[in-house]
Amino acid sequence: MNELDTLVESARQSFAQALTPADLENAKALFLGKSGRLTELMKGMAALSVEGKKTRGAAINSAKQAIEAALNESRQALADAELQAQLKAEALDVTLPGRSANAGGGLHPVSLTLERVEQIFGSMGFEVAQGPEIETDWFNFTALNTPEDHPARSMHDTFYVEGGHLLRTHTSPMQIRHAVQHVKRYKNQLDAGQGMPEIRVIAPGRTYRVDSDATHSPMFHQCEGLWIGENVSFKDLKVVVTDFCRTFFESDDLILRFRPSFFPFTEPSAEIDIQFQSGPLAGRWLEVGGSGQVHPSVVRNMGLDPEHFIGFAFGMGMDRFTMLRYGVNDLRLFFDGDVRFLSQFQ
Ligand code: 2U9
Repeated sequence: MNELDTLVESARQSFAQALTPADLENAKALFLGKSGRLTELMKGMAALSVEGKKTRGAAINSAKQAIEAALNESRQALADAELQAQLKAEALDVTLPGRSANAGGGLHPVSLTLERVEQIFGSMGFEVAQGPEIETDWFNFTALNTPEDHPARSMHDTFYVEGGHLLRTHTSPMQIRHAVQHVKRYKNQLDAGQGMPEIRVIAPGRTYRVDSDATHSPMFHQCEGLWIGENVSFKDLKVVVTDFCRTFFESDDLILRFRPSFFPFTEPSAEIDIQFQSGPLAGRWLEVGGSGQVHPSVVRNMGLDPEHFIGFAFGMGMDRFTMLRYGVNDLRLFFDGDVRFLSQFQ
């Protein structure tokens, strides 16, 4: 290797060792600067012949070009390294889950239950009735065969509002309204003796009674159901309610008991008890609702002939269903609005 090749090689090594742009510029000065090695070599050419200057000059020039190329290469390498370091330092991990500003909203546990109940009965062909929470005496009591002197009608049990209206004490008035509409809609068909499609409806919603203690809230939630047709029996009631409860609680071995009872709007009537076969509540009978064959007077108040139309109704407490499903032991937790409780259902 001649002296110029050695010089180029040594410049290349110095440049490659530079860790910063300043190091590199210092190294450059050593080779290409005013008193650098290459300049020194050029000065040494003065003593050469014209021919000698030509060849030596060309050789030095090509060495200079090689050194400049090596310098540019190292500059580029340092710039690349700096960019990489910067990118690494400023890197954003876009795979990290975002931090939300607040916890976000969610449905109340009882609303989750109502949605679930509507979905299950929907799959059995039930419509969902809607109706007012402020009702008339007729739709809340009279149409449901509740006599004038019944204790439920007293101011001790029912919230009355101005104008003789009241806060509905159950969701039954929605079903009476629904049935009356249904019958009106098929009036011509019924008059022609052609019957009508069956009434199959549930009525979920808020209800109100003058009652407030550890197990009663003045506002609570019910879901009632009604199935009216020409050939509907108590057996159908048992099948529908059993199927519903087993689906709702996701428990195929849940057993039900229909215990004789009395309600003004059904005859015969029965309380509905359920019993889990496994889990923390196994082996105990739990009362979850009431049911019965719709009273002939109530069928008549829908505008139907009780000699031709028969059916069943049931009612269930949705707050209780929610407590049983989620293992909540105090009803008041649902109405306190404590986020520590409510956020557990999101
Ligand atoms: C119509 C006719 C009859 C609905 C019924 C019950 C029995 C019942 C309670 C269960 C728990 C209320 O929330 S609760 O305290 N309900 O015992 N409800 S039969 O009967 C009807 C409904 C509508 C037209």
